[in-house]
Formats: sequence, structure tokens, C-alpha cells
Amino acid sequence: MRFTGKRMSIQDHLVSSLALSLFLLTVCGLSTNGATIVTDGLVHYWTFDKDTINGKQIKDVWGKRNGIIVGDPKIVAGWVREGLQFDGKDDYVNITNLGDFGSKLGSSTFEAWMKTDFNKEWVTLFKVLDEGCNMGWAIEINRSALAGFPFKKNAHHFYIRDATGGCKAIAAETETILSDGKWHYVAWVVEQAEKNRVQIYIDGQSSEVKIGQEKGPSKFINFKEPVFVGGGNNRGKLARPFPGTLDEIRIYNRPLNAAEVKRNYQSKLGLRVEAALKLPVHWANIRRVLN
Ligand SMILES: [Ca+2]
Ligand SMILES: [Ca+2]
Repeated sequence: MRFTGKRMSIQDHLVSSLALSLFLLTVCGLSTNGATIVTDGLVHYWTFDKDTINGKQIKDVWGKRNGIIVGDPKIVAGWVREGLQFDGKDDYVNITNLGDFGSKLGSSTFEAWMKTDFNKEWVTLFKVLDEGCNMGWAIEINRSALAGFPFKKNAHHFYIRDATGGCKAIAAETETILSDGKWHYVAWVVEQAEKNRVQIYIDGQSSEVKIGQEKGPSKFINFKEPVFVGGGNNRGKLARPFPGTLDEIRIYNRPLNAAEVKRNYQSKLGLRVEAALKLPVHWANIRRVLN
């Protein structure tokens, strides 16, 4: 089919305008919302965005561990697009036992965005405890990591335990105001468990860490129990459900460094810009059709 010179020029103009718009969209997106998140070492990522939720199933957008929603958490505005609001009674997400991730726990990262104003008791952001005193991993809000792990307003307990069977754990705490009804980003970085090297980042900044236990856990195996988010899995039972909103849950099989944590903290894009960067491919197809 032959086009007239005039029609060709309108189409070329259309193509150029759209290309320019997409280019500006991508560039502006990058400059106003930071970059995409770090993907090196990323193993699982639940965005809690509404287009990743299908009934009770919640998609792992990076790995292959789709979560199961239990109870009736609400899909609400999150930090990046949508998040999930938990009632603090019976709502949580079961993100499975994470396959072989447990064996890599000794150098790992867990990240989440959280929002709650609840500070009357300690509650669990995420947790798994296997039978007895075996594998364990958790973040608990308004709980001390010091003797007896008591309720402590504005202190937060970060925990990792190995499969030796004797409660061989690192229990760390940081004192930061998290239960103030605002969004906060929390990252629990285990740099080298056997050497008790850990970092806690709050809102992108390395936080002062107080150590309750440092027993150099080193024998990591796969979790038997599933990990719960929005509450804790205490040896098969829901415990200390979280009243508040959670978003952008990510797990890495390596410790992120300070710059990488900052990049993730600043990102309002998640992985989405990668889709935008693939546009030139589609664009070539559109050009072919037009020509
Ligand atoms: Ca989200
Ligand atoms: Ca409920």
C-alpha cells in the first residue's frame, strides 16, 4: 500500500511526538522517583499492588513463591501503588517456606514499608519460628531484643536463629519511632551471621544496633514452616498480628550495602521502569506496521 506524502508526514509526526512523550515520561520518572530497585540477589518480591492479587493469591513478581492471603486484609494506597492493610486480628499473608532460601539466611536482606500508629503492645511485621528452637527469622515492632524480649515502646526487635536446635540466635534491637502513623522503610540486613555482623536500616539510614544475643548462628537450612507477613508464624500458629499497612516486601539472598539500601528506599518505581525501557522494542514494531 502506498501512502501519500501528506499522510506519511502526519504519521511520522505522530511517531515522533509519541516517542518524545515516552522518552520524557521515562526520564522524568527516573529523576523524580529515583531509580528502580536493586535486582542483584533479589529472590522474592511481593509488591501488594492490586494487579498482582488474584482472589487469595498474591504474586511473587520476581521469584516463584506466590503468597496466600489469609483473612481479609484491605487493598489500600501503599507506598508504591497499592499495599495491604491488616486488621491486627486474623489477617496475614503466608509467603511459603521460601524453598531453599532458609539455607542462605546467614547473609540476606529483608525489606518492607510499614505504617501503623499502634504502640500498646508488641506486634510482628514478619516472622517464622520452626519447631523447638530451630530456624527463626523476624522483625517485631515495639519489642526489645534484650533480656526476656519485653514490650518496649519505640524499640524494635530483629531476630535470626539457626538450625542447631539450641536457640543459637542473633537478637538485635534499634530504638526509632516507627508507630507514628507515617510510612517507614525497614531493612534487616544479615551481613555474616556466624560473625554476628548485622545492620538495621530505618528510612534508608543505618540505625544504631543494640545486641541482646550474639551466638554466631551458622547452620542454616530450609524453613519447614511458612513465613508469615503481617503477623508471626510461631511454630505453626499465628501470633501477634500486625495492625497497620505493609507494602513492597523484598527478600535478597545477600546483604545489601548502604548505597543499595538507600537506592531501594528512594525508589518509587519498584521494577516498573524496566517495562518502560522495553518500549523501544514495541516501538520498532509499531514503526514497521506504519511503514
Ligand atoms: Ca505496592
Ligand atoms: Ca480480618
